[in-house]
Amino acid sequence: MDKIRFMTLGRHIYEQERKYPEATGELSDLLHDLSLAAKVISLEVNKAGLVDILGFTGDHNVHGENVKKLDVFAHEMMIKAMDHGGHLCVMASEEDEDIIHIPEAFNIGKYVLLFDPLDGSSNIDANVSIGTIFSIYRRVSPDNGPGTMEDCLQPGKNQVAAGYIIYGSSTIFVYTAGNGVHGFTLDPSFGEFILSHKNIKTPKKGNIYSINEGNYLYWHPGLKKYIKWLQEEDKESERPYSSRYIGSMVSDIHRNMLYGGIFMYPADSRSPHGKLRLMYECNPMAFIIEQAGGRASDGITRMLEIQPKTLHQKTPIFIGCEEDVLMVEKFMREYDVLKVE
Ligand code: AHM
Ligand code: MG
Repeated sequence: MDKIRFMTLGRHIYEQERKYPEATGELSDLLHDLSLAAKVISLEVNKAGLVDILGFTGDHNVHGENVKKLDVFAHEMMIKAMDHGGHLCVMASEEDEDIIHIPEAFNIGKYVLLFDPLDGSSNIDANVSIGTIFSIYRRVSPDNGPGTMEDCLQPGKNQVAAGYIIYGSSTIFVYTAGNGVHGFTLDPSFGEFILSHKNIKTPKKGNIYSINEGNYLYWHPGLKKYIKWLQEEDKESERPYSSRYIGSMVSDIHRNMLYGGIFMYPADSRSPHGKLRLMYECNPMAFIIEQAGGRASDGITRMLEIQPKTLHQKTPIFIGCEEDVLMVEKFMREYDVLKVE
């Protein structure tokens, strides 16, 4: 096994940036600010069992779902850490209905930040891994004023960087700036993210599938067929696959990316657009998985090609090893899966 050099996240970002003489260092500063937010959120998540922070706030987010205190904390922390660095023109969060304006003195930066502050939050009370997801674009509006909705509504293929932080058995920061996927584990003793997963590549084909099978009744017959096919015995194609579902997208996709597998949140007869959000969840994870050699789509269209219409739009998602996603797409075409009856 290759020995990994002792490398902090900060130094890695700096070294990546030095490969591009035209780089101004703004993206590096942005990623550095994000890592700071991640450390503070990680600390708070780790304290969740000790302080009286669990439970509902009584508020609902823009999707009408219950919001827990840690979601609110993570959302506010992200804004605090990011809104005065001078590199952003606008932000948007899964927890806020509208775009988030940057204070006037700092709002002419060239980047746009979209984030899900704490994904998988239904797992908080059970001490199960949750995560923060982020996505960075270059602004498209004139650079002498604040950012706009247009800056936020860009297709995923325009992302310049994306990443996630998992608060699990350890805290890990995974990012891509279009040059491979790199993972850094937080050393809690001295508070630094250290390179632990160099240039992550997902296998071409896996043997794990992740989907909420409780929704089986509502699936299209074609999807039912695909899942049953995964459960059949066939040595050559390593079937039956193992089923693994945490209910925390970041953790499910992270595990599958490392071990090999496919994660699915399809459309069904109750949720014709699926559950997960294109801008905060699906696009950043799709960018990362493609950089790791995998594939992501809505069953028909490559995720990163979808032109968003609204900030909080949902999409079905099939993401993971290339051959597995190709196979589910084949079942989709054959059985016209997206036409939910
Ligand atoms: P959240 O953004 O409210 O936390 O919801 C997103 C989460 C994903 O992390 C996970 O994959 C999915 O919801 C699980 O949904 P379900 O409980 O329907 O299986
Ligand atoms: Mg979420």
